[in-house]
Amino acid sequence: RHKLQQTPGGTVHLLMNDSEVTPFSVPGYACQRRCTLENHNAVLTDALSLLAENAELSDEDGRGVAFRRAAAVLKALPSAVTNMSQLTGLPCLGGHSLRVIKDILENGTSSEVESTKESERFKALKVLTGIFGVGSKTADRWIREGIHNLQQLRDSGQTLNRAQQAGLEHYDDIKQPVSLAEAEAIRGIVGRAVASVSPEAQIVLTGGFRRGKLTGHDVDFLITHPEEGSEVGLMPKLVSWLESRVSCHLQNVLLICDVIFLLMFALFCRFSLCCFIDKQTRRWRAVRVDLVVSPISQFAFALLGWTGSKLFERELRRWAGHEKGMSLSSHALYDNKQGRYIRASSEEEIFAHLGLEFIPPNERNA
Ligand code: DCT
Ligand code: MG
Repeated sequence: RHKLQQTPGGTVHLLMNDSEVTPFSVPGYACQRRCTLENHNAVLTDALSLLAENAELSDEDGRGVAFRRAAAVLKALPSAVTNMSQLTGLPCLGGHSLRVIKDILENGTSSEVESTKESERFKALKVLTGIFGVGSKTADRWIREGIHNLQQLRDSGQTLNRAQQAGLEHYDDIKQPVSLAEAEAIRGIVGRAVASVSPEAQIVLTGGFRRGKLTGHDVDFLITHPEEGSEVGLMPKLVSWLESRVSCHLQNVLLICDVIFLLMFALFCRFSLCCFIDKQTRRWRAVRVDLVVSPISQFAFALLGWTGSKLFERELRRWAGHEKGMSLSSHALYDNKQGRYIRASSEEEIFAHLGLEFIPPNERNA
C-alpha cells in the first residue's frame, strides 16, 4: 500500500495513498511562520517566484504579491508536497497558483512557467532591469522602442543617467551573486570608513546575509550612532570619505573606484553605491552595496525593516494594519486607535507590541 520513492538528494519518502494524506496547516501571515532557508518545495516555489517576477516586471504588483504569498506558504511546509489534497485549507493559495502546482505535480513542469521563461518580453525585461538603476518602467519604454538586449541599448544612443551608465559598464559583475566572504570583506572596509568619520558609530550587516544566506544580490548595511542626533550628516561624510579614496588600495582588500548614487531618501538616510573588491584574481569586480543610516531611537525598526525578507516585511505591515490597527515602517510603529507612536529598542519588543511570537532573522526567509 505504501510506495518508497528516492529523491535525487537520496532522501527516501514514504508515499501514502490519497486517503492517508494529511493536509498541511500553516498560519495565514508569513510573519507568524518560521521559515528557514531549507525549502522542501523548491521546484514549486521557483515556478511561482518566476511568475511573481514576471508580474512585478509587468507592473502587476497585485498578481506578483499573490504568487509571492503562495510561494511563501509552500516554503514553510515541513516536507515536499506530493498530492494536491495535502494543500486543502492552506491560506494564500489562489486558483491560479493551485493550477500551476497541479500542473507541476502531474507533468513535472508548468506550461505557463515554461512559456513565460521563453517569452521575448520576459527575457528582455530581465536583462534590462538587471542594469543597476533601470526599473521596469524604463525597461518597458525601451522594449517598445525595439531595445531587447544590452547591445541594442548601447547602439540606440539612449541617454543614460550616471547609475545606469555604470550599471551597463559593470553588468556582468553586478549580475554575479555576492558571496558571504565578499560581504565580510566589504563590511571591513565600510566599517573602517564609518569609524574614521564617526568613531562611535556602529554598523550592522542586514538583508539576506543577516538571515543566514550565503549569497546575495547586494550587501546591505545599517549604520547608527549611540547618541541621538549624532548620526545627522554621517551619510554625506561617509560618501565623501569613500569618494576621496577613489583608486586607492585599502589593505589590498578593497578598492573604491566609483561611488554611484542610486537612491537618496529623505535627509540622506539611504544610499546605494557600487564598490570594487579584489577577488584574489587580480581582477576588480563591482558589487552593489546598500547603506542606510538610522537614528538610535529608530534603530530597532530599521533593523527589523532592512533584514527582510521582502515578503516577511510586507506581511508584518499587513498584520500590523489589518490585525492590530497599527502602522509599521522601518522608522516607527504608530497605534492608529490611540493616536501615538510606540517606542521600542529591540526587535523583540516590536514583535511583542504587535502581539507576535518573536521570529529570529534566520527564520524570516519567507
Ligand atoms: N526591503 C523591503 N522592501 C523593499 C526592498 C527592501 O522591505 N521593497 C527590505 C527587506 C530586505 C532588505 O530591505 C534588503 O533588500 P534586498 O537587498 O533587496 O533583499 P535581500 O533579502 O537582502 O536579498 P539579496 O540577498 O538578494 O540581497
Ligand atoms: Mg540584500
